[in-house]
Amino acid sequence: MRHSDTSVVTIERYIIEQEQHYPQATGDLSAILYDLALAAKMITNRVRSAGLADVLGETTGINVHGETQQKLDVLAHNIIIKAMDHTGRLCAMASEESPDLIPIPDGFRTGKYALLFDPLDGSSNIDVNVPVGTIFSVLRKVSAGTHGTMADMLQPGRRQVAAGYVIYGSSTMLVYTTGQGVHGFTLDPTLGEFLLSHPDIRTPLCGRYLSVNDSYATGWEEPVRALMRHYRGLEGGHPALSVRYVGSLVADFHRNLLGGGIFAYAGNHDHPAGKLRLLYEVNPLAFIVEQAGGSATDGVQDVLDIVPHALHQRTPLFIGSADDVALARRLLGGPLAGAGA
Ligand code: P6P
Repeated sequence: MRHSDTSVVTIERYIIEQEQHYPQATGDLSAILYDLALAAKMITNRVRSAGLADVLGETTGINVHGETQQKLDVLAHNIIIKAMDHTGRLCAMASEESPDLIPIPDGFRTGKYALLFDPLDGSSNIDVNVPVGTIFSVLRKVSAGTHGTMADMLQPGRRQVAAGYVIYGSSTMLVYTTGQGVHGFTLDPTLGEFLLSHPDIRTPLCGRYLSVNDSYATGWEEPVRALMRHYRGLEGGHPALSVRYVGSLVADFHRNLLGGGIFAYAGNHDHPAGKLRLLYEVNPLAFIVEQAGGSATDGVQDVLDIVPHALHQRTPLFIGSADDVALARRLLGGPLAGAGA
């Protein structure tokens, strides 16, 4: 169903409308998205008041109620676990905050989906009021038995059934895809509702922005340095891109998704395989950007085709506008693929 710009549509209603495209749907995936939207509202409240932690005397490690002060990303992790672990829709979870698979507690029903997430990416930016984000990925259970196993987590990103992120910025937005395009919802704090604000997001074929941390340039391979010279308009006739690097993945990705651009995090001396995690940072954003008309590569292949071997494995990442990513594939040696090749 298409909505006019003046439609007031809540995320719950939109999810139900999307579900109607799948007559065989049981509603489990829709329920997972509702529950994640609820968790996002709870995390928003904590992120918004984090700057007042000093004023509220909560930075001593023990807050005013005598509770141990938790780091915000651990708090976000716990909020998501508590919102999801008893619903009977998941077989297991995985989190950036947890070294191992997170099983569904005994006594709770299990379900047919696996949820992987980074509860609060970029949380070190909270103290300087830079936007941070939650990133999530949903896979269908593939293992036998009722409880999830690592096999359910270590699936290529192309098998995702849903992916999304929440950006806690000047406003809180939830952006997700279930393979039917990319849709953005802005939280109306007076209503406590996520309202459809960005239906069917498409990312421009050619970008405006380059997001990269140049401090690693000395550790880049020469083809990466050449690629950056192209993006900066110094070589190859590529128009010079404006450099915008917040240092918070969700913030950089979101701006580039809407305005067109390329986010690049190559392997370097500090992070030979890159810094970003494949399963719960890169794959969800790659699913989203492909659904919006862009693409994402590690330099050699589409990241969505990478067969994972470890829960927290990292990957180099070049993600965003299709033509800019195709240039990365061309210069870094990967066979051309995807739009804009
Ligand atoms: P660097 C934040 O710590 C993060 O994981 C991402 O949000 C961000 O894109 C990246 O690291 C920034 O890394 O090495 O440039 O500081």
